[in-house]
Amino acid sequence: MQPRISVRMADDDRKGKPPGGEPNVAVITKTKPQTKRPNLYRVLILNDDYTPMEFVVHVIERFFSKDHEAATRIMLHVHHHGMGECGVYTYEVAETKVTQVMDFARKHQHPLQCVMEKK
Ligand code: TYC
Repeated sequence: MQPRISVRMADDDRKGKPPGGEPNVAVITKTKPQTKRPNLYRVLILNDDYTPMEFVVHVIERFFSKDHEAATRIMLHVHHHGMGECGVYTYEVAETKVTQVMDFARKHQHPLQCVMEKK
């Protein structure tokens, strides 16, 4: 985002006062926009030869709040292309999703892998 630049007189309060004293001095103030966009991270799942398709669909529905159709589309994309995006989040949310998916896959003894990547 572009910093905004405002120019004002340092001693505006002297306007209209009798001449003499210090000269007016122009001051350039750089004002940072106060809103900063957070860094965003893609959460990706990786293909493997063993994790059942229906398990992957269930994971995507459960942890990424997708309906069955969207989850199936993502799973098939991963199956055919090797990896795919399940969602985009701030750092801590993305990290939590990765941990949840990895823990759930391990609990069910599937080798499904989930990673995050800075956008
Ligand atoms: N390739 C798996 C199979 O044929 C299905 C699968 C899809 C696995 C997506 C992981 O992230 C994945 N059973």
